[in-house]
Amino acid sequence: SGEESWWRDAVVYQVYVRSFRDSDGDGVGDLVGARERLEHVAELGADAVWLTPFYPSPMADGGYDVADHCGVDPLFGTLEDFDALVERAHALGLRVLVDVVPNHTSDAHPWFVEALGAARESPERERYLFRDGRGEHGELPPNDWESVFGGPAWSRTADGQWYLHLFDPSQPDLNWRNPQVRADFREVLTFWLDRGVDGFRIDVAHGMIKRPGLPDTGLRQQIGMLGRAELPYFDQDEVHEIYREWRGLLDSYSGDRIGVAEAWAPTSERLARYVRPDELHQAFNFALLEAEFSAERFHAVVDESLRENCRVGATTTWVLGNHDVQRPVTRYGGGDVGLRRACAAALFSFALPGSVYLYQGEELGLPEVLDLPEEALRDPIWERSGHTSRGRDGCRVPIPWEGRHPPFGFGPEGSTESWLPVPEGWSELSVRAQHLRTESVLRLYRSALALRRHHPALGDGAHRWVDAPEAVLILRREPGFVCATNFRDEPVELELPGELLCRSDRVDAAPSWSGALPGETTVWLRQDR
Ligand code: TEU
Repeated sequence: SGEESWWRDAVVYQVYVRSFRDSDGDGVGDLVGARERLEHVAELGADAVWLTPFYPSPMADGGYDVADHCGVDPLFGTLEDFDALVERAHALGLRVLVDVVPNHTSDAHPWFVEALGAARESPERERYLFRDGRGEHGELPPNDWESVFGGPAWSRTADGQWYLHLFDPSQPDLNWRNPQVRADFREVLTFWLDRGVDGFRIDVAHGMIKRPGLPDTGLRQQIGMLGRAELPYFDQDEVHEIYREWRGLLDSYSGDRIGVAEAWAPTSERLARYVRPDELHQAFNFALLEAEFSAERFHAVVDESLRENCRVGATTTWVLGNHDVQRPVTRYGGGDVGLRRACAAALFSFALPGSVYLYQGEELGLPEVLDLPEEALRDPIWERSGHTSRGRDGCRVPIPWEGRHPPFGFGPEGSTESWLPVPEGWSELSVRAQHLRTESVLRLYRSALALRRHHPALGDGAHRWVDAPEAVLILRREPGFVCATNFRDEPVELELPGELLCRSDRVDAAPSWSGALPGETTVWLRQDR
């Protein structure tokens, strides 16, 4: 602790609390469960955990519909459980980031309940974005904005006014031009900082400020363009004022507390604005996650991400997955091929300058579960999309810990409950099974992250591309470290002198190197010259 800028090259492990570990047998992961399994995270070699929302919530959007920002939902435990988790994490050398959800609240939040019961233009309604509708009787939504989850971004209240919700109708958007809202959130942040958290992951950090007048977009399709198009409800310049204020608050605490933006911006340059020196420390860089598995794309993404972040003096982050997107193994083609590519991409990303965000289960090579029964689906996207999208539940399936039968030790001994069914075939993917095998994705991640932690060339710093055959990327980092990835599905003959440290296609006690770089594989080498 006390070490400056720990986050610049940190490995942060995302705990999706609901699916990590269930301590009481109700089929839902909880804070006690998370605390009991922090050793797994420490042993993996992470520097911090990010906990997804555990606040009181009707759980319409997995807890991103917050009804009380300063409490713990009984489903997940108590504030005492939270304190115990933080204490344990710190004892293990892990920092703790928590989610803060400032763009919207749950419709069950007392603020919104009061707003609904209050008069038009009352201070209670000014907390949110209430507007009169269009059309002769105000029967049409105030503008053409669409919800990220599908359908119009407006819902009508009993007295005829409409309220804005960029996500589910049960997630009304707050009015961040209202000083009261800003003051309320300062209190929320202060509450958790005082409880010892090391920072915040800021949900929809690009969404809080809407363009004055709430103008139409004029676009026919808005959802698919998330993050790419310029939209009047995302990435408005004034949103940065909020982060300047929050930075001041974070800096008033000792211990290098940080803010990480979940921001989707149209360009790398726009994204880098969130990490200017007087704003947030990090922003998720989703460029690698969105790139297909190709040398060209990966090369371009790295150069562009680093260029823009360097300009403002920040490091970047590397993200291959989270609780909102299809798991990398499946995204890269599924099966053995997908797994090979996911491991190659992971090792590639661990060798880059900056910090790494890992989503629970990536270290096990878990695939997306594509065949969840429809009655099991809980993501609001499933309903809101009119069943055209199955939503995000497939990457939220509980972690298999051990044993032969689902849910593989997700809950306490003897419990068979899990809020989403865990596939029968996951026995060999469990933490215990992979720990016991000499060859496993878990072992690969552990050894790679240990090397990353101890090798002076890795983490923060500079890199240089080395000339390479087509479809191969070779990256050099000083002192004496080389990372080579072959994106082709066939081996490539390659002159790479040096001592082999690690290879993504295999875990060996004494890794060997024959001169051909296997297809879809990353290797790490130590070179004295
Ligand atoms: O996500 C914000 C977001 O805009 C997307 O990740 C979106 O959920 C996805 O593209 C839909 O396909 C954050 C949270 O990570 C997500 O879980 C929440 O549902 C959302 O905010 C609302 O709070």
